[in-house]
Amino acid sequence: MKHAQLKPFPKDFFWGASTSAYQVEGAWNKDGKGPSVMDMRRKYPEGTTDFKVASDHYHRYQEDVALMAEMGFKAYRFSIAWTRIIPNGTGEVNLKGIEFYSNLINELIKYNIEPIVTMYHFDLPYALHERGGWSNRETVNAFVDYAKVLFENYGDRVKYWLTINEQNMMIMHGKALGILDPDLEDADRELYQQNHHMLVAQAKVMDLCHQTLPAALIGPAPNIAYVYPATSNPEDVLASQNFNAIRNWLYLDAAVYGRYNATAWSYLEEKGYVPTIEDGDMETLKKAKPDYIAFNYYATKTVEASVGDGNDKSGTGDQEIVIGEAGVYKGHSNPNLPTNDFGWQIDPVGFRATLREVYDRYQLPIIITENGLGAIDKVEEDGSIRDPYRINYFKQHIEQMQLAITDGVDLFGYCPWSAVDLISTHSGAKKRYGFVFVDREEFDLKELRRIPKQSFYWYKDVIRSNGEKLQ
Ligand code: BGP
Repeated sequence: MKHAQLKPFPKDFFWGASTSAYQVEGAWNKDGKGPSVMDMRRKYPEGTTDFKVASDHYHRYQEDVALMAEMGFKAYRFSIAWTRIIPNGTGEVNLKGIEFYSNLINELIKYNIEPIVTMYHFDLPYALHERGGWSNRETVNAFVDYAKVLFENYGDRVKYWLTINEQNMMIMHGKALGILDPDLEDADRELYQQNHHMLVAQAKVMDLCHQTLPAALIGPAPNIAYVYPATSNPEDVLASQNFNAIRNWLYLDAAVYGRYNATAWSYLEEKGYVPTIEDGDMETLKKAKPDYIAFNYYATKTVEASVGDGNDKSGTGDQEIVIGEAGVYKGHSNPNLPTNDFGWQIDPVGFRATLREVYDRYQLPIIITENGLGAIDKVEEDGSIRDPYRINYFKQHIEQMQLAITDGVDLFGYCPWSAVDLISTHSGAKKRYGFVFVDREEFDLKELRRIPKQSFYWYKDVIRSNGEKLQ
């Protein structure tokens, strides 16, 4: 739809950015913190660092928050490391961990930056992993107990809560993201059992939040990417519906409507992945209602019809391993889209399409909790970092957000990835996303000095003009 006039961004729009604990904090075993599955990850791509020091935000959070304030952030989305709060996943609470996030939250409030807290961003306590992780139903109770501690300690200052970051990516890439034993074979049914437990845990925590903190708002935070059919061939369209259901709607239908998406369920039946559902689980899902939807968006996906044999696994999907599954869909590289240095496709218009689709399906306010460009930035001789490619990426996506708002989408915030440089989940320190450069290399920590990038100054203007000044 072409609009004669665009609606402005809402007056109190949450301009900000995001990070996650294991990627930014470092101090992985300091002040009583227990190990998480991300700390204990065994397999890194060659030449890629671990998360042990990361950007050392744990020791430099004040400097980082001051930089966010200088950009004019209205909100900051970060995650709390479960293992800082409860080092073994259950049991004893670590007061030093409570204190760290309390200080961070106070620092944000000092600058009128709204804290938006993700409770769990890939970093399951390793102690729970050793007891079966999300395969063990006890982990549901552990998550609820952990949530209680968070609500008790921060509920007086944190209004916006997010349950689980990218549950759908953990299920689709379980081994890479540490929720499954990397040596486990034929893990798919197990993954969907884990998925069910996470859905129940999320529902219980949303309910608990509403009971204990009536003024707070809580929602899920999946990675949503609209799935296009490769052509108008009806079989391709069916394949896109299949993948949309399995990748996107399974998670949001469960969170919002408390039911399994029908197409996704028939896939689970067909493949023999149906999880064990205990008495009362579906009532628990039904009872819990999110107040809003947060989602992470990087790019759309494209699929074609499955050939129905082993070839489906050789599809030319982009980075996110959209390779396909026999009888369901086959990954397809969209020829209309450019890719970044790391092979990720870029699709700002698809952002608008995804926003519209999510809003039409669920009719809940939306906040974007990730969106961004991973790139190899370099420091110029004069010490500056010029990243016009990142500015261009953000500009195009912000334009599409405004179009989506004009289309009627109730969008209340944009927290792209990432506030400062941090360690990429898949590609280590060399792949940077931040508005602020962190001067370290993969294995040379240097001084971890913070240097605002060109995009830092650009974003500051965007925020000051409430999204009007994008040049
Ligand atoms: C999302 C995760 C983030 C972050 C981002 C970029 O899926 O929620 O934690 O890592 O992707 O991915 P990468 O770091 O692999 O480039």
